[in-house]
Amino acid sequence: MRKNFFFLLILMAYAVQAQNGPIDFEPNGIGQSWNWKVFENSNNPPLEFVANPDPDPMGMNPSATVAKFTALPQGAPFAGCETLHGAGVGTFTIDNNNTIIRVMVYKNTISDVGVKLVRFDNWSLGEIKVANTKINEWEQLEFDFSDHFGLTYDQWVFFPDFRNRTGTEIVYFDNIFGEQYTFIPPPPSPPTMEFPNVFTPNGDGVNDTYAPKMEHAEWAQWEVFSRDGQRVYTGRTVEAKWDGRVNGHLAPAGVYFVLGRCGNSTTSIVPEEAISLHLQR
Ligand SMILES: [Ca+2]
Ligand SMILES: [Ca+2]
Repeated sequence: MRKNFFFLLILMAYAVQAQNGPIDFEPNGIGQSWNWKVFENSNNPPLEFVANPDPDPMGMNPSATVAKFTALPQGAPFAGCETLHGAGVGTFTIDNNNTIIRVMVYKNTISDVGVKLVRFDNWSLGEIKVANTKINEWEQLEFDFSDHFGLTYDQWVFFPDFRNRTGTEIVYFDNIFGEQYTFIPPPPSPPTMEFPNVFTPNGDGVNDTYAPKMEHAEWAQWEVFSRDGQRVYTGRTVEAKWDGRVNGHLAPAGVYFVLGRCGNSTTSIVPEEAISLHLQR
């Protein structure tokens, strides 16, 4: 009796299991080889696996392959596709790891997207609907199944465009049961620093101040020296500008020398040579 009890405990432990995923639709990945059934979509064109329409390497979904659902105007609002019971996604229980079910979608219209989970005996609590907020770009939708905690399902059902349609709508989707996407900003481009070699601080509104030209710089320090080696100006920020004055008086026309450096969080640069600066009136 006791032995049987432990056997039952082990069975129950195995019954609490995760779904197969994340479903990425890649040729050597998960989902493409599954038997997807399309329903309530007129003549039910099969789900297709196609090249990603927006595989931006810095974007949300740089993957090569995605699923493509063609929602027909003659189809029902609840046209969709589903895995077979017990196959593909497998038998899984809603627990702390999957109460939020994520799906990436790429649509050219705003409309409700539905996800439904179905038990082996076709019982279900119905679909959860979330509308996309972006068009013609990837967006990760989150479906909150926390009310389903502890329930076990063996079928995943998807409604890509839950509404009455007047035309054909193409919906791409991918990365079902994926991790939450977080944007990682790309590292800044290397900074550049150029020194103009002339300026005219004569108050005519044209080229009256002097500053190096910089791009992608987050910090800068540069100095202007007179010909006899006296420092006449120090720029300590990317925005600093010299108005041609020293102690409040306009510096004499002539040649000055500028040295400087700038940088950002990944790169710093030091131009190699001092630049001759012509101060003209
Ligand atoms: Ca993919
Ligand atoms: Ca001027």
